[in-house]
Amino acid sequence: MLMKSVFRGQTITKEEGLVLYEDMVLGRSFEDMCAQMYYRGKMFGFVHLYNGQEAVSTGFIKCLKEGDFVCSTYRDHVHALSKGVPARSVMSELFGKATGVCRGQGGSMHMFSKEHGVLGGFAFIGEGIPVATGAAFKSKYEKEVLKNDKVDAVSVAFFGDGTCNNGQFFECLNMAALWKLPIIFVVENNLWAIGMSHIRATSDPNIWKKGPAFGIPGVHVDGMDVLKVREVAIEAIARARRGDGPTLVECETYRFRGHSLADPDELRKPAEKAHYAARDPILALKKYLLQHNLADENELKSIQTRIDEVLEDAVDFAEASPLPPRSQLLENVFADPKGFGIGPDGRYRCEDPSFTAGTAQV
Ligand SMILES: Cc1ncc(C[n+]2csc(CCOP(=O)(O)OP(=O)(O)O)c2C)c(N)n1
Ligand SMILES: [Mg+2]
Repeated sequence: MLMKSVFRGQTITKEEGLVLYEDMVLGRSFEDMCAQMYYRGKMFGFVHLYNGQEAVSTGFIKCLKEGDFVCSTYRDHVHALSKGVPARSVMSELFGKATGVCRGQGGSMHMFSKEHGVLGGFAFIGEGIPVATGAAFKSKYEKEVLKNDKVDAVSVAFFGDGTCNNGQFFECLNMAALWKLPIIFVVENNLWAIGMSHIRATSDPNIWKKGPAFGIPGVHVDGMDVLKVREVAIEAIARARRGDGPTLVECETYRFRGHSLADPDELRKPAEKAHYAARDPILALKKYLLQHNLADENELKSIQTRIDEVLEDAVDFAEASPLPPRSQLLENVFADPKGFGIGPDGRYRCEDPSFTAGTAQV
């Protein structure tokens, strides 16, 4: 029997509720495991965690279809997981291992999986927005110019509040509106850009209002409530898929940790942190599922236990995996992988053990 509960016009079944819950628990627990592994020296470079923002990734990505596209930022592990990239592949990538989703070559900020439609994490802010816009253009071109009726892929670009002061955001809003592209611009407004408060950095803090300036609907949603995010996502995705063009969605959310694991997080006021901690999106969904008899405590506990096992397995897998060969270093850097890296003896320069001498972390 399907158990349903009405949520502001949308119904949510038990199955749907549990999918959302499991995905958010996966995202949160994965990131907690990352922090542990980072402090044990298992991963290098900057690592930006997504704790607190899960309702945004889950609320949107769980409403997408397999062939749809997602572009992320440097805070990208959880978007990749929500889109179906296995935890093993993401963890292994973080460990820099050959079995990682980018064969250990991308690291934390560059999750990419063609198979899953994950078109990248990007270290430069705003870089994913034009890539997602390009993917949306591709869908439209295939459908309307090449007359391929089967194509109906939608693209979702996730990015932060700080990124909305960047030119690429406005350029892409313009193109997406002009060509009525099947794209959703999802702003994860966590109120901070590293140590810069959103209020101090932007002319009008209401980011959603920037959509209507381009003729695009702008929506503001509580990004700590996965059911509200999902409701907005369903509508925006349907709009994009039926050819009615883009939507700009501002999700008000909060990160529960510092900007990256290297950030001592001393700038944000304790009262502000406590305010959002009390609105933890996972606890909120748990409460909703229990109150509406869509799940009981044991079911939710068993989801956590299953996720814990998935993560133990992901760490063991990453640990046991081999490092990439040195010859991989210049692959995907130059069109001809030997290109710049070829030595006088015809071998890759990077195969010479002294090639990276004095270079940190290689
Ligand atoms: C083009 C560019 N300029 C500056 C930076 C340095 N930088 C890294 S993160 C960041 C803040 C971004 O904040 P926001 O978009 O709100 O994302 P959040 O980290 O809050 O998720 C900046 C300015 C960068 N990565 N790329
Ligand atoms: Mg931010």
